[in-house]
Amino acid sequence: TEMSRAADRLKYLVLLMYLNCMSFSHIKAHILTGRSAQSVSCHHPSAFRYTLDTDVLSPEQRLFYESNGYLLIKNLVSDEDIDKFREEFEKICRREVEVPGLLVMRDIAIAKSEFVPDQKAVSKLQDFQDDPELFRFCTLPQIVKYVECFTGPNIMAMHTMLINKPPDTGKKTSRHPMHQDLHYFPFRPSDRIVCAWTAMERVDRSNGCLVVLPGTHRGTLKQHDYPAWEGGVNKMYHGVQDYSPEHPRTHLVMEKGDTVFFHPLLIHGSGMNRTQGFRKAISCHYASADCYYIDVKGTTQENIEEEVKGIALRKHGLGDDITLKDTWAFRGRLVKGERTSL
Ligand SMILES: O=C(O)CCC(=O)C(=O)O
Repeated sequence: TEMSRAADRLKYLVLLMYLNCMSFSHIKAHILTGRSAQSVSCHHPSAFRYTLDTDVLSPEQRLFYESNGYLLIKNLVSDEDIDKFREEFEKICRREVEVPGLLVMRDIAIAKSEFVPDQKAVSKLQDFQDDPELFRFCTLPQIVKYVECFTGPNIMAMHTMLINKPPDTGKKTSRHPMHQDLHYFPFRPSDRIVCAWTAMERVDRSNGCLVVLPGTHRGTLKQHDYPAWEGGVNKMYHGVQDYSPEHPRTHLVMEKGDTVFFHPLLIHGSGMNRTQGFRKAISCHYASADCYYIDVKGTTQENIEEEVKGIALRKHGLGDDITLKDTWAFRGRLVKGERTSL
């Protein structure tokens, strides 16, 4: 009805002003003098910081991402596509296809057991950008359409993963500690980076869904270290030590094909997999090609640089003089637009 539309408009206007850091007395004055949302966004072009002006997101979706740091879109990827990604994953596990640059990771609880060429031994694939079938995920038009709202038109796929969270062996190693993805990235600005994470089956608290701390994307990058877990921690699974345990948590229950887009400063992790199945998700971190590399020397990211360099040394035979930046430059692939900087 006309009334509820007017109420929606008012709600939107108040939130917009609030996000623009206006005080409530200021907002009241604006509304009483009858100034529209249009005039607010014109006079304050910084009203939206985390999203760009496209006609893809509804005002509600934009405001949701601006204040929470994530946005869940239901049913974005078809069953057919997900089944194809799953088949490709299984072929890789059976070693029927060899993918250059691919990192195959094992859960520490199963890594030491006897090797089996089967998905049971694999907890995660990383850097699948040179596998044409899996990389198709990163280029799906319905995903890229949303990505563009965060990155702008020049889009690079910087980091790709297929996560196969194994049934927990009782050591709780299937958990992923709370962290910010920006810890791993030597490029900025963070607001032009976004992750798309698609559930490859129903993902809920029983098999270890994503847990997010809404609004934490408005904070800064925190110190990350290996958590002191009794049962051990997987390689590279650094966690934030000092987040408030009282911060509200949201468990993202998702159906097959649902996709969440989230900011690289959003504190998130995932729970234990208490089922007998391997919980699968596929993800890509995108960045604007206009982003620039930073030197992480002397920052909290130095510890991850050392670790990644070690892997690059062993896996790709690279020398000791490489930096975190070098390990990224050859992994990134252009998805749309022009490769301007990254
Ligand atoms: O899929 C998951 O369990 C969490 C993955 C994640 O947060 C990561 O790998 O950075």
